[in-house]
Amino acid sequence: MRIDVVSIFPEYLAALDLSLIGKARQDGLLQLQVHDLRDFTTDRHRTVDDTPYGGGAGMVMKPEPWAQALESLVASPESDTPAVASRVVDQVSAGERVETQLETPQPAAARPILIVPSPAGEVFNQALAYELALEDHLVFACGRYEGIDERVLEWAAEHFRVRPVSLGDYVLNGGEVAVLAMVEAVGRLVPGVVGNPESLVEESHSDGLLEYPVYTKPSDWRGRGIPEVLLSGNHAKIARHRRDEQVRRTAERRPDLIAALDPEMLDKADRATLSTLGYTITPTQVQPATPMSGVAAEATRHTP
Ligand code: 6GU
Repeated sequence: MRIDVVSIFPEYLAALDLSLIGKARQDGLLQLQVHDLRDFTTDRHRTVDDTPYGGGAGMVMKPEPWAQALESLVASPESDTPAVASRVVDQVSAGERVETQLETPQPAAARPILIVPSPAGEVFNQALAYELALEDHLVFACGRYEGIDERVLEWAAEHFRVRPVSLGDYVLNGGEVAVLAMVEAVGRLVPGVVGNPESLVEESHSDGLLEYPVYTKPSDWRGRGIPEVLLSGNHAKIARHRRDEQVRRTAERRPDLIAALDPEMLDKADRATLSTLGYTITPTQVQPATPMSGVAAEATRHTP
């Protein structure tokens, strides 16, 4: 998978050299490149922002550096990827810009995905991570200040499948931290990046439930033991215990996830656990028996 990140703080993305993602880059599983937006400016001061039309606080990112940066990332004429409709490639040769017009249209489905981190985007989740992990080419456009001139996103739709994406309902100063999170969440799902693919199966959100609690040695620690069944060697019983813990913990912490479960994914024991916890299971829905109050209602509110 190819991943390009454009940012005015490329150093922010240095963490992508580390750990699993860094190793995957070294191994060639991820072709990840970080680009400095200022390299696509043409003025002496390498300006990337300006005041907003209509007034108001803060600055807005200028459209032209973004267009230049993004154009440099769509398939180049030498590659075997079909070229993009009406693309203008600016080649810098011996210090001067040479304009080349390309005419071959690229079908929408073959365009790279352009992810624009924004608190105004769709909320990132494991389902979107799985979806993005199937792509050949992801481009991340890190905005700063009050955001990028809206026309860039409109224009970019001719070359990319544009997806504004948010990490959740809170505000960051820019897209870089969000990109670190998304690249890690997506990258680890690319085949070969995680050494033991089984660890991807039994983790939070892979089946719509949170992960079960885990324990390691010593079995007695500061007066605290571990669930006896984990020492039994009975694998079926252990699997059942863990599944029950997943259901219990999810109901406690994330009732919105329980409400989103497909009842067909629940076995007899799951149903028993949930009815003990006050849920009613219809053929199509898992409903809390009593109207949601407080935390539960709040957790559900932002779920479509
Ligand atoms: Cl993706 N970007 C910014 N700037 N703030 C955020 C976010 C993204 N997700 C949550 N808050």
